[in-house]
This record gives sequence, C-alpha cells and structure tokens, in this order.
Amino acid sequence: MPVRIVIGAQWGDEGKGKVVDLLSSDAKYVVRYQGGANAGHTLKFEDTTIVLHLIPSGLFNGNSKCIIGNGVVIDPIALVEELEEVQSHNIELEGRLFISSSAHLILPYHKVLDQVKEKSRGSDAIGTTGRGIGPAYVSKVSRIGIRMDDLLDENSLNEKIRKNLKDINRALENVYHEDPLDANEMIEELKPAIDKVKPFICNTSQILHEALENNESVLLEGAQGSLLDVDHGTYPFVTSSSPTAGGACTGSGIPPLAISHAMGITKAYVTRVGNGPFPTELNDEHGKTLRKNGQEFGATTGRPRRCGWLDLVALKYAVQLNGMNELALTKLDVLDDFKEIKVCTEYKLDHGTTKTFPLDTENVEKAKPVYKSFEGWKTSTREISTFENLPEKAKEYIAFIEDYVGVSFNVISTGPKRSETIVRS
Ligand code: 2SA
Ligand code: MG
Repeated sequence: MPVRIVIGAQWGDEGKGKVVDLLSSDAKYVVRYQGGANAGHTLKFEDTTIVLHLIPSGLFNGNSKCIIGNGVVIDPIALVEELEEVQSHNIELEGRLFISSSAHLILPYHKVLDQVKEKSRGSDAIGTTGRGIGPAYVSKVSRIGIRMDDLLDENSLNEKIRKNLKDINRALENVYHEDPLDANEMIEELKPAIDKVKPFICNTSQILHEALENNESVLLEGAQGSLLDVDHGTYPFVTSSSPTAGGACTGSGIPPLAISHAMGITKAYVTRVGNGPFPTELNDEHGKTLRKNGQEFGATTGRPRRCGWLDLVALKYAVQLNGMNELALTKLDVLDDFKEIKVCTEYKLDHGTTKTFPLDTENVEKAKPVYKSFEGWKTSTREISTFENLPEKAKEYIAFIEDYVGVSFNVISTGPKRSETIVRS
C-alpha cells in the first residue's frame, strides 16, 4: 500500500489541501508532520469552502483517520476553534483524530514573541504569519518546549508555563520594551482549550508503525513549501520547520524506507506570501491578473500573495530535494486568459547563466529569469476532467514542464472543486 508524501514544490499555497482531499479517499491515515496554524489548506465542495490550518485535509473524507504528528507545533486555542468549525459541518472527531503526545505547543507567549520580533526587524521583517511558529520551534530546539503530553499533568504544566514566562518576560521588558505577560491569566485562558484537546492525545508513531505493519496506506500532508524549508529554502525568508520529504519522516515517526511516493504540488505559475527573493515575480498587470483570477490571498492572514511566472529552475530543485516521483499541476485554468505565457528556464547571474537554484539568498535575489515563451490557449479549461480535452497549447505547456523536470503530472487541476480535476494513471 502506498505511503505517500504530498509536498509543496514552491513557496506554499500550491493547492495541497485539494490534492490531499482527493487522494485521501484511498488513505487509511492522513498525517500532518510540520508547521502549525500558519498553514491554510482550502477545501472546496459543491457549495462550501473550508480552510484548515492544523487538522489534516483528509478529515472531510469519511474514511481516513487523521493524525497531527510530533513535528507539528500546536496552538491549542486555534485547534479548538478549528475542531468546533469542523464539528459544525457534522464531522465526527472521535476515533478519527489523533494528536501526537510529543508534538510541541504554541503558547500565547510564542505568538507575542513572533509579533514583537517581526516588529523589531523593521524593513528586514520576514513577513511571518504571526502565529508563533518560529518561537515555538525555538523553544523545542532549546529544550524548554512544552509538549502535548505535558497537558495531562496540570500542576507540572502550570509550573513549566510560569518558569518559561519568567525568562520571556525578561526579554519582553528589557529587549523589546513591551509589557510583561501574566502567567495566571494565560493559564486560565488555556484551560478550556486544553480540556477539549486532551482526549485526542496519544502515541501516534505507534499507530503509524502498526499501520505500516498491516500494509495500510498513509498520506503525509506537507504544509508550506520546499522553498520555505528552514534548511533548503531561501533562508532567512523561510518558515521554521522542514516541509520537505525528510521532515515528513522526523515529523511523523515513519522511517524513510517506508515512503513509496513523493508527490510534488506546483501551481501553473508561482506565488509567494511574505518577504524574500522571488526571481519571476511580476510587478505589472500580469501579476495583478494572476492574483485576481487565482484569488491569491493568504488563507490564514488574508495577505495579498505576490505572483509570477512558473520558475522551472526552482521547480527542478524541489523535485531533486524531495525525490518527487509524482507531480500535480494546479490552477491551470488561471492561465486561460493570457495571450502569452512564460516559464523561467535559467537564471542570469553575475558570472553567466545557471539552471541550478542558488543556495545563497543574495544570488536568488540577484537572479534575472531567462524565459521561454508560449502562446496562450485563450479558452476556458475550467471543469475539464480528461487530459484529451485540454487545448493543444495547454498540453504543449504541460509537456515542456514535464520534460524539463523529468517527472509527469499525475494530477492536473482545472478549478477548485473536486470534480474539476484530471487524474492520469
Ligand atoms: P511563519 O509564520 O514563521 O511560518 O512565516 C515564515 C514564512 O513562511 C511563510 N508562510 C507561508 N507561505 C504561504 N502560505 C502559508 N500559509 C497561509 C496561506 C499564509 C497566509 O495558506 O495562505 O495566510 O498568509 C504560509 N505560512 C507561512 C510566511 O509568509 C513567511 O514568509
Ligand atoms: Mg495555503
């Protein structure tokens, strides 16, 4: 049975939620392995749109069980809001949602730190979502983090919160000149959320190990994207986790050799939200058209996303980084109105051109894209659900991408709904 990772091949928002929802009908388990409530995975059914931030996108598929793995950082207040939203759609959570006892918590002080640190960076701000992601991973790595299993012992939990807050308040007052936070207030604020999430806490790696032994299918749902990876992305303009394939193993407890498929998700163009280099960014009418037609606004923060042409140098890098052996192309329909469509095939740098994605952010910043131009198909692809029915010019565009990166598209999405999808075997 497949153990498949679904990974963003760009800077996030590639449409992973839709693809995971689609594939989860065959998956026994759907697992989030990194990130937190910074993610915004949008699912669109006939007349409903749901945005999930923490809960795996498989929940809306009646059969699969959903796991929030150890690599995720969990804001209990945000989680409970989401649980309530999901329940309002008559989704049963008992027996369907499992949260790793080793996952770390995002506490209110992490969110405050995220926001004051961003403010203090001034024009060097990263453009974080302000959801406390970076500071929560800092706590984890510096071994002062609070984990889900700490929620099971109230006294020791409160003790840990008080102890951490002492240090954090010192930084807030002396470094950032902000008001200190009150431990008692925080503990009170957290209590109802903690009570609600407690029943879901368990040993999720054990569940997954048993699933592997029983040859059951597992789908690992990445959040953000490869170019936001803390190691391999455009550092420091990255998130603080590892969305790439390696992160799926450490963030879930699934061993690397158990992974059979790594599916990369890429839009037919590129978007980025937050700061940092973006070689094919379009600061013109074309960029605006992509944003408008693609509804490119942050699903968590509502921020307008930066838009640009498809970047094959970056896509090839993502394919190599993750060993992607499957690809999904999303939002093809957003290109329907364009007379001319471009894709970047090389970067021009000081010393010449390259097809290799530079590891230093300065060179990504400097890179001037070299484009190949395609004539647009100028006809609607919306709702097309078989490859044969795509316009010839769209097929040529797709074939060029496949040839460049060396992997074919198994899934092509022509609209947000489940039905607006081409699946190629
Ligand atoms: P953070 O909050 O510490 O993870 O921010 C660090 C960088 O990571 C980017 N990031 C994202 N990029 C795209 N989509 C994300 N999720 C939301 C969405 C974002 C939103 O689905 O639209 O609503 O704004 C996401 N989460 C983090 C972030 O922009 C920083 O560049
Ligand atoms: Mg998103």
